[in-house]
Amino acid sequence: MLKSFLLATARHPRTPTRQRRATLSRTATGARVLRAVRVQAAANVSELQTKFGIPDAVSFTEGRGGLPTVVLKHACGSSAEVVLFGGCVTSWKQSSGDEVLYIRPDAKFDGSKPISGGIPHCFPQFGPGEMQQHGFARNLEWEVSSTSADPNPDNPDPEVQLVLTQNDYTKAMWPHNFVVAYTVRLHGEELHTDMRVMNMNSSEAFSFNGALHTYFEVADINTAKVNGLKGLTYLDKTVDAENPAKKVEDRDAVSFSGPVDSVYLGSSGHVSLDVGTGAAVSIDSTNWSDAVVWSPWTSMEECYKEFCCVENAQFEPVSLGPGETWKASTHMKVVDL
Ligand code: TA6
Repeated sequence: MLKSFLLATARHPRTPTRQRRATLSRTATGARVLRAVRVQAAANVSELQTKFGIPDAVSFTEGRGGLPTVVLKHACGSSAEVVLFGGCVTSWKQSSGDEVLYIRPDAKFDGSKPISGGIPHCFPQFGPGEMQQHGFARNLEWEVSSTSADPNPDNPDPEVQLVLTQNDYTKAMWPHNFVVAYTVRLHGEELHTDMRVMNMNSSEAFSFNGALHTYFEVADINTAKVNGLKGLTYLDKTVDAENPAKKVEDRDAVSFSGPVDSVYLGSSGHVSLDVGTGAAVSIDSTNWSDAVVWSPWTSMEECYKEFCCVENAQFEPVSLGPGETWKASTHMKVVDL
């Protein structure tokens, strides 16, 4: 079953949540604004459910903070949640019910700032750079363009495709016409993502970089380890993010005993995170050229022991001519050690 209105929404960009709220607040009191936003979210969700819901596989709900959220459920018992604000995967659970991703305790689910946790997007800039740190994709509402529970009707893989395209807010920062199409799919207990960036300009090339800034829950940061990075050159951003030191990774496994903020260049497409519970998250990717490992350490005293970020990244800028598309994908699974 495939439900789609393809990229039609690309031609009707939505106003970012913050902007919509600003407009409303000019005409209403705070309470009315909140009510209006909630009513609109509820209407969106029921409309989305009618258009794109697939029984037992894909549903739409008002998630945390009332944010419209897509819930994917696989017959094996695994599940995933994707919040349209930021196109952010905020939950990926195994059939046991175990959560793999991490949401920081300071995360806001009110559209006032990007969601700090799950899999936020960094696009069209990884940062630091000219625009806000990780670009604008993580603080805009993405549109649903299709859902599916194909291709195998006996063992359907629930998936949703979201799209993001230019509007006045993005153009003020990055004067380009683009479409980002992002697919999130459960394949059994695995989480798969596909991302396509299309240059919709009529004559101008653009360049971008970015990442899937994935937060994983770990048993204790002191025992977590990242494998698959040995031999790679990396940029150590811990001292000066604007002028990172260039180093070569000589450890079989990267462990944590202080802040880590490293961009590994030319990753092999396979890394794994030993989460310290006897299990690891294995991450295979295609066309994400680089990998990032981040732990804020005690600068986030409240939560640093509970997570680390292992990110699929495209750190070197990609140049796309008009009509050209860049594609990258990830397959993540939990494995016993
Ligand atoms: O991806 C690593 C990094 O760019 C770090 O340099 C650090 O600034 C971090 O992201 C911030 O992440 P946040 O989710 O708080 O925006």
